[in-house]
Amino acid sequence: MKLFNNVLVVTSLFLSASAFAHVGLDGSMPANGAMLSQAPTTLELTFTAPVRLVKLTMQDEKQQSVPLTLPSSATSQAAFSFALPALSAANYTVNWMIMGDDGHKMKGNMSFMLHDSGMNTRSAPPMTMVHETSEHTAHQ
Ligand SMILES: [Cu+2]
Repeated sequence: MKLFNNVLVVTSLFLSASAFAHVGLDGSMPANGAMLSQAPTTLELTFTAPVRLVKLTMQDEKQQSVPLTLPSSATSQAAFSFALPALSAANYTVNWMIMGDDGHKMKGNMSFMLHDSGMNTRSAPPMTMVHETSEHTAHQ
């Protein structure tokens, strides 16, 4: 019974934490976990509200970086689009850090796999999102 109570406490903490996580990734192209047999030429990220993109990196599983150019504008926007260089078959992870209009930062990642046709289709790791609590002092 004690264990069961602990599980309930952990669950409700998790639920309230996500309720305060105002902004997140709404969708992307390629989609998180996508298995592609043709290299994408653009990366699109759409967030649930306008945000400033503070940091964006993209690497393959050997930690080789794919260069991406951040928008120079300081205005918030919900959707971002980046031209991608020619990609080779690999498992790519996109790490983003955003700042919402309340000054609160969130970071997370998504990944997709580009494979030659006929390669095995090991699934990409699931998306994760981290609340930057150290930056989260402005509200609540
Ligand atoms: Cu917040």
